[in-house]
Amino acid sequence: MSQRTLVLLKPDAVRRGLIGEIIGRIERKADWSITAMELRELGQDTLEQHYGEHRGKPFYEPLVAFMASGPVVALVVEGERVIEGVRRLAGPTDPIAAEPGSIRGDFGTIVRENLIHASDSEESAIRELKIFFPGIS
Ligand code: RTP
Ligand code: MG
Repeated sequence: MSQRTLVLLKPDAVRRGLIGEIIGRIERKADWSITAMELRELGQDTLEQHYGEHRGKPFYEPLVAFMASGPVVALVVEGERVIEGVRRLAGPTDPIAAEPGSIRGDFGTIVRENLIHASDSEESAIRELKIFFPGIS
């Protein structure tokens, strides 16, 4: 089942020089391809749309501030079961709980600064791709 997913390399990944490392892991997966990619700063409107499900939670305001603290790299990745696959490459939200070998397990620090976002379902992917790449979805 070929799918599309939205991936964001968060500001910590860009600041720490981990763009190549993380994209390399995605690229090495056979049969997946990057079909769009952009370095950009995210405004409040975009972040409120993207993380709206978390509005009102204690971590929401610091999350939005962190995501606006520097540029991110936004990517569209296409391929076989790519939604589940990139979530597995990323590892669990909390880097301390993430296995070594996963992106968050290898490089993560605190739960907020966990390097990568990846859509968590087909519905999320459709919604998020419209926010970040309205021209292609
Ligand atoms: P994401 O949406 O960024 O791909 O991450 P996720 O699905 O693994 O985690 P989610 O529950 O959707 O949380 C979104 C992001 O909010 C930050 N967070 N901080 N307790 C906390 O301080 C806390 N919990 C979540 C993380 O940056 C998480 O990725
Ligand atoms: Mg999430």
